[in-house]
Amino acid sequence: MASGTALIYDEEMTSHKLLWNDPICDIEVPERLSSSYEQLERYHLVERCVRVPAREASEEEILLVHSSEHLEVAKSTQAMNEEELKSVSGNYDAFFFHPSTYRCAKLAVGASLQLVDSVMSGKVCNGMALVRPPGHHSQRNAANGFCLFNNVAIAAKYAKRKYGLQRILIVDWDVHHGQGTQYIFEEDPSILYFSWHRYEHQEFWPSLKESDYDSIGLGRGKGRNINLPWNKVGMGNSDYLAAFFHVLLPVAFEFDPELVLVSSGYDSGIGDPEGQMDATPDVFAHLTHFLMQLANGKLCVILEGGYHLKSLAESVCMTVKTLLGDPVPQITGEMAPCLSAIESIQNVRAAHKPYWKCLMYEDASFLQNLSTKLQLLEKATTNPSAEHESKITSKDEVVKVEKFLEVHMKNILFPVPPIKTAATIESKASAHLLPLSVRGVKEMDKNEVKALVSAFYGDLVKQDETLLSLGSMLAVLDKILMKQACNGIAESPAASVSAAVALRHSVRFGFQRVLCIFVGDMEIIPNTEDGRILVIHVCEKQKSEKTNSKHYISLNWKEGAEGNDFFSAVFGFILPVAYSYQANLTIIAVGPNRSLGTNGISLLFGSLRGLAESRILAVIENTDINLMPTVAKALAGDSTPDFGVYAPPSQEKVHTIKLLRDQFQQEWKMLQCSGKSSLYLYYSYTYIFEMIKYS
Ligand code: Q9C
Ligand code: ZN
Repeated sequence: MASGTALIYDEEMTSHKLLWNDPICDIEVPERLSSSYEQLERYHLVERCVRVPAREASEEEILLVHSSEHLEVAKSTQAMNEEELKSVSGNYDAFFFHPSTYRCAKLAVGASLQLVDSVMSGKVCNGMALVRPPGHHSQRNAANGFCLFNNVAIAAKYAKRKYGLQRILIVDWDVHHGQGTQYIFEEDPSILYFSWHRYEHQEFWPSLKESDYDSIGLGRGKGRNINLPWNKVGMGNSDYLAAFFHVLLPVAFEFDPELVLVSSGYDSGIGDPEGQMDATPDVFAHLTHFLMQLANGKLCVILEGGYHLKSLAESVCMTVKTLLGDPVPQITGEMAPCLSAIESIQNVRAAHKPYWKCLMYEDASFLQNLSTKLQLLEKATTNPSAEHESKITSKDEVVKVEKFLEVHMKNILFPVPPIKTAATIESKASAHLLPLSVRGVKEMDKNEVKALVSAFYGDLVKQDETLLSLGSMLAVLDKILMKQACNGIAESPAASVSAAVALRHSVRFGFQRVLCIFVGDMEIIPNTEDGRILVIHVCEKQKSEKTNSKHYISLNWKEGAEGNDFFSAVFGFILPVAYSYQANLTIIAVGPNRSLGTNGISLLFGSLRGLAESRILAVIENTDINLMPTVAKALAGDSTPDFGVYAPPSQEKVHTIKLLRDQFQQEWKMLQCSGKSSLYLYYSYTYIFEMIKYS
């Protein structure tokens, strides 16, 4: 299977620049590229990537998307003087030509195609292209919004043609709507286009009606164009993650793309003068990590916008670091999407309901109307964006964010532990099942184990076999707790005993929040009362009498026979709860009679690697040791996962998730994605109250 990360950068693309005064275009500077690249060098990321050269795209390749008229105009600008350049530029909304623009734009397209070739040929698994000019506003017959040729759209058409692909996902996390890309693929069912963008009820550029959530695609392309408009500035990490959990990821997994392209603008990051959003660079590590779970890891990230040089550079670095398979930093701060984000998410879910099984079976919210009324009320009573407007564009603000990022990056970046996966493999039957990335550690002494365990589960450790396996598990766990290993695997004759001991031991060690996902029969249910442990128990039917509580949740799930439908539970419930909880350590245990196949289990490991700085302890019942290679591979994270065939969830499954979400969304706020919560009840009271006040 393919491994490695391609990096494409050609200094020549910094020669395209603005030659005259234009306050609209002056943020699209050559330093965007060079300073991002320099930061990659500083983090020693460049030397870890496979360098791939850029090339010029051919005319034929550009014509895959653009008209020959457009190509000819672009070509003609090479020999123009400044006055002529200025005049042609004036024909477009927010674009500037330089004599080198045509050459740079051909390199930007060519670099994108080189990236597609590197990934599709298996030379690398994924990669990033740092390009200028950007592409997603560019249309068949027009330059627009700093974009001349639509790099990503051409890359998608090229991949379809050259590799016969039938399903490509384009994720546009730039803060602007890639209306160019939308127009190009509107009727094309083979391209799923997702874009979130600053919209403010059509106030924000490009101020188009068709950027709203109700533009869902045309003809055979219906359901394949997903717009998530942000109606307020200041959207942050939780809003972006909620958008992924509740809109993009379930639909993307149901779509099951063969290749993922990212229109990777970082103007959606903190400090950007255009976006005015609040998301920190680390969130891009998470977004990248999630997309790496699709299409067998085939992911091409292509630069679009991003105008705060430091924010841009740090976000680019987080993206590349994640593509390389490094552990993902922990997101800090309160994890709860804001009301405006929830409204947008609810609206786009409702608009796409007819086209996706994972959305179809949800009942329509009777509060849809209320939501609209609330928006109107809000518009009438407040002017939320005005207060930010002057603030962030000032020089002071740019410097302030620079300083914030200087400190923030030091806080979130951590040394990668020397061992990736720890296991006690000496003299174990399963040793031959584990790949080379797994390193052996010495077991803990029996008496030491006794002393440790007697404090909380004394009566359990009478049997020698249990004691021995606990010794192994604790040795592995200690490696993780001491940050010598990133993750680890232990086998056990009684997974629930091992998990319970591991949980208590981690808490005693000083961990504040430990998440345990237990799959299969669980003999011992750990005490979760102090809130330092959160258990999600995945089993076919709930066997214990223990009722659900904030920190003990039973998720009844049996994986479908036709394929892997567990993704809908992972994104719809497990990840939102896990991100809300902000665990410092994750324990995934597999006991007897598991109701998930190997696909579901690898997805679980793969997705939870995004949490707790990727610290995961895997505990596997020893009757199930043939699961070890799957788990070890998923933990390694640098080999591409293979989750098999996806099946959309059944109505019953969707209902199960919905019930759990309704039950827990007050406690675990990342679950919120629709109006049916007391949050809305609260707002409806406020609304009525306001109405009385104004009448
Ligand atoms: N009043 C990209 O981020 N702003 N393009 C125009 C007109 C143009 C952004 C404002 C912003 C273009 C790739
Ligand atoms: Zn942008």
